[in-house]
Order: sequence, then C-alpha cells, then structure tokens
Amino acid sequence: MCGIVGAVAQRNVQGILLEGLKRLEYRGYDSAGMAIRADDGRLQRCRALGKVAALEDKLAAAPLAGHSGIAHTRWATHGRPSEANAHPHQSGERLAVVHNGIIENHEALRDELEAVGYSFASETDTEVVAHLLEREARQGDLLGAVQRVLARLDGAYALGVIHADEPDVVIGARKGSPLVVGVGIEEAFLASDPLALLRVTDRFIYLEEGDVVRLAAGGEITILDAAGTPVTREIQTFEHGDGAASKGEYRHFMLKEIHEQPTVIAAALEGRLGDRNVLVESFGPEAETLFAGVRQIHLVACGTSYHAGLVARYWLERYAGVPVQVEVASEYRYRRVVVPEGTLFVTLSQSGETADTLAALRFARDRDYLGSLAICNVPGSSLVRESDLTLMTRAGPEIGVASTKAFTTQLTALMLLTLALGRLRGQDPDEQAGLVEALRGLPGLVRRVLSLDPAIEALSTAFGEKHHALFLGRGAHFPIALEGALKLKEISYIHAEAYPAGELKHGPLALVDSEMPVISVAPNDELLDKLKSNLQEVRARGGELFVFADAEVGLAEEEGVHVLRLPHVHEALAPILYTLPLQLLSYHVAVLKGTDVDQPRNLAKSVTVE
Ligand code: HGA
Repeated sequence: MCGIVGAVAQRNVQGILLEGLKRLEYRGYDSAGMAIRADDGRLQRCRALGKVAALEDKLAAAPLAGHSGIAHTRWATHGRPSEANAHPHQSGERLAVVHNGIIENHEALRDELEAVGYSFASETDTEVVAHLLEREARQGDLLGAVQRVLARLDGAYALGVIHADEPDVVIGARKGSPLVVGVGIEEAFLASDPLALLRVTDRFIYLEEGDVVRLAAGGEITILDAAGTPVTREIQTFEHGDGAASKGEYRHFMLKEIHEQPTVIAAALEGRLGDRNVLVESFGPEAETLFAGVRQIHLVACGTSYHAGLVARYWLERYAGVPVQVEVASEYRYRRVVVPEGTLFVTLSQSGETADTLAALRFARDRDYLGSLAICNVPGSSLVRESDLTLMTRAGPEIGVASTKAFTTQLTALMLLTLALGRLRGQDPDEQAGLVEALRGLPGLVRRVLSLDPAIEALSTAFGEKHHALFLGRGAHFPIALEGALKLKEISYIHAEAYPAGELKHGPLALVDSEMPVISVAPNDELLDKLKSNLQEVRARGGELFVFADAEVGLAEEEGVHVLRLPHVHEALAPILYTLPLQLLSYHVAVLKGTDVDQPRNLAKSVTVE
C-alpha cells in the first residue's frame, strides 16, 4: 500500500525522504514523489511514475533542498497510476499533501470546491484534501486548518502536509491508516511504517486514532488527540534492529524470510511452553479468566492470515473441543452476525493494520462477544492496541509482499491458542504434553525441510511454461493447499486453484490433462489412503503429479509422479511443515519466470485500504 515519509531536520531532508521511500518499496506501489519547502519559502515538487529509482534519477538531475518535506509511494485506489496522480498533491504553489487511504466523500467535496473556483489536476480523491486545506489555511495557522478539514473528511487516512508560509513545519494526522512519529535529536520525522525511518531513528511514537501532530524545527513534537486536547504519547524503542531491512546474502527478501522460519518459529515459542503444557499467561494476565468462559470462536482475517485461521479450525475443534467459525474480514463486517454466548473474537493480521480486519474488530466491539484476541506481528499496531488480549507472532519485519514466515508463526501461535484452550477444557494431559514436545522439535524439522531446497528448485522447472496448476489437500492440509495456490498466483502469476482432494471428482477433474500439474501434500495422517485414491484419479487422466509426502508413506516415484519426501512430523504440526515446500516451489517458479518476487504486480504488503 501507499507509504508516507516526512521530516523536519537540521540537514537537507531530500536524502532522508528518499531513503525512507526506498525502505517502503516492499509495500508495493506504482509511483512516487516528494515535496520540500525551500528556505526561501518556495515549494518544490518532484514526482515519477514507476519505481523510486525513477524518482531518484529525476532528483539527481534537479535536486530539491530544504529543511522540511513530505514524500510518498502511491498504490492507486482513485485514478490510474500516472505522474499527475502521484502524490504529493498541491493546491496552487503554497500547500502540498500526501495521503494514504480513501476519502469516501471526495465526490461531494470536489463539486463544492469546483463551484468556488478550484480546478483539479488529478483524478485522485486526495486532491480535495489539498484544496480544502489551502482554503482553511488562509483563515489561520496550518494546524488549525488541518483540524477543521479533518472534520469534513469521511473515510480513512494518514496525511502529511507542508505549507509555504510555515517554515520547518510538517503536520501529520491519522484516522484508519497507520502513522508514526520518529523522534530524532533535534529533528522529527513522520512515516506510515517505522521501517522507513530506521536509518535516522529507532524511537517512535505510535499515533492514536484521530491524533494530529505538528513537527517543527528543533525536534519539537506537538500532538493533539481527536478532541483537540494536547496529549503526551509514550516513546517506544523499535525492537527489531535495522538488519531486517536488508536482504543479506539472499537474492530476495522472500527467500531470506523463508529461511528465517526455524529461528522465528523458535522465537514464537520462547517462554510460552512449560514442561508438559502451554503457559496460558502467554496471552496476558486476564487470559485464564477470559478463556475459561469460551464456548466458541469467531476467527476473522484476510488473505494468508485467513488460511491460517482455516487450519486453526481443525486444531481447535479436535484438540480443544471448541466450535470455530472462520471468515474473511471483508465479508464478516457487512453481515448480520449472530453471536452465541461465550464467543471469543479472534483476529489474525501480520501488520495489525489490515483495514478490513481492523474494521471487523471495531464492528465486533459493539456485539456481545466475550472478548477479543489479536494474533499479530507488529507490536503497537492498531489491532494490538484495540484488542483485549494479544499474542505476538515475533516473526520480525516481513518485507516480501507474499507472506511466508508471518504465516508459519501465525500457525505456531494458533497451536499455542489451541493448547491453552485445550488445557482449560480438559484436554488429555498426555496429548498436550506430546504436542508440546513436538512443538519444541519443530524448528529443527523446519530446518531439515529447508535443506531440501535444491530438490524443490529442480521440480520448479516443470512449471515454467504452465498456465494453470491445481493444489490438493485433505483435512487441515486443504487450507495449506489454498495457501500454496495463493503463493503461486501472487508471485508467478500462474493461475492456481486449491481443492479438498475429495472434491476432485465433483468438478475440477474435468480440467486435468497433461498441461495441468497437480500438487498435493500427503502427510502420514488418517486421510492418507483416501488421498492416495484421489491421486490415482489424477494419474488416470494424464495429470502430472507433484507430491510432498511423509518419508514413511509408501508413495513411489513413477512416470508422471514426482515425490519429495519430508521428515516425519507429529500429525498436528504437519500443516506448518508442509507449507515450506510450497513456499519454495512458488519462489523458484517465480524466479524462473523472472517476475518481481518481492513486489509482485498489483499487490501491496499491508492492506490499509478497504
Ligand atoms: N486514495 C489515494 C491513496 C491510495 C492509498 O492509500 N493506497 O494505499 C490515491 O488513490 O491516490
């Protein structure tokens, strides 16, 4: 999604803004731009369609200079990707604004502004904000103008604003889109994601909903809350370090993140396992009381996180005996949901800023839920702040748009939730102890699967010329098949679909021929024999099979059947382990096809618009 960077600094801010934009590139975008107030009061602007490198080339030819400025990477929602639609947007020569989100009442505001003589230079919803601000700023200072304009905006936004008449001032505001203030030494910064600013600071203030902030010379930071009252917000030190923002020895962030999984899964477990059980307190001091009242769960998420939720349904029902309903957030939030007594509301989101998931949480707050739990990767994110309980997944920053380590750590966290609830609901202690033991061994098994990478890369060559692929799984591996298909679609642009293997003969078998590779996960579980029959059905129609199978399963390689053997794993944890070869397969197919692996076309990292 879009990214915002802003700075008021002792030095020329062009380099700070450009570096910030580069660090936001992973979020996915189509154009970039910046505006800087020169010391003589002129606003200078530079924008480019395409990558930040294109903006950098333009800036090299015609540099900007000044001590305050704003910059943006845009992921178009209103108006096509073009230089004219790229941010910052200006009203005349005196005011510039960058915006993440959507102004829902932009049409009415545009009509109003055109009626009083403003003319529009872009097709965006954002430009109305620039003109409204310009008009209001004529009545007084910029901070007051921003406050008055915010009252007129419907929708979601994070904003950064500069004005020619306000030297060394940047105003920021947030409602529904994330925005942080970076605290420097006599300098202050603004960004939609702390990663953008790690070169200049590791100290951040996470703005709250409705906050407006004024950054001024000397590092002055003034925050007003939604009611306009000056407030002090806590300064937090960023924990993950700056190394996360570099690819290290890896060719892509995605590959680096796939290989980080043994470490981050171990981190997700650290301090949360007792000798024979999960420590319920890992979910917070109130967890035990709240969990004791749980009779069912509504689990809401989007994309990859939704797939993690689907896996958890199998686990929670089997090991904790809790009925679970899993739903995509964009559907859930517009439904008339029936909430039975004792229902826990669980959200899953890597960023904690996913617009639909956040809206679903806010919708759920007005319903009769027992309480809410967020499973999330970003401390301080909106989802974390607004939930009753949280469990951090500890995956560290995930830069590749296609989620990998965030997914497997979510699954790990969901297994912890399963066992915490199981423990309170009378799960057989030996069964729990066996699972805890298996969890301890999981990072080692993950490492062993990753060592199969060369064999998986060799398999990927069969997909280079293919246009479609079918993924099959049964039980908790059906969601893993869905996730495998999603990965392949996202980064290699091959059309892929996933089915529960038992559904094959109810329709998709019609698609199977020698041009349709079929990928299947075959752990050694109670559904194995049924899965083997389904695979025979594919073979009989000439489909080429790629099977990821338990080493103990007697599946033999033969003409048209490629088998990759995985180490044996506790049946319950197999969905985590079997995710890995599917991630690696998609990665290698994408590399083979030469796509932009870390920033696939049309996609964005944290989806902060509806
Ligand atoms: N609506 C604005 C900003 C879009 C955005 O925030 N994307 O993530 C535009 O289309 O320019």
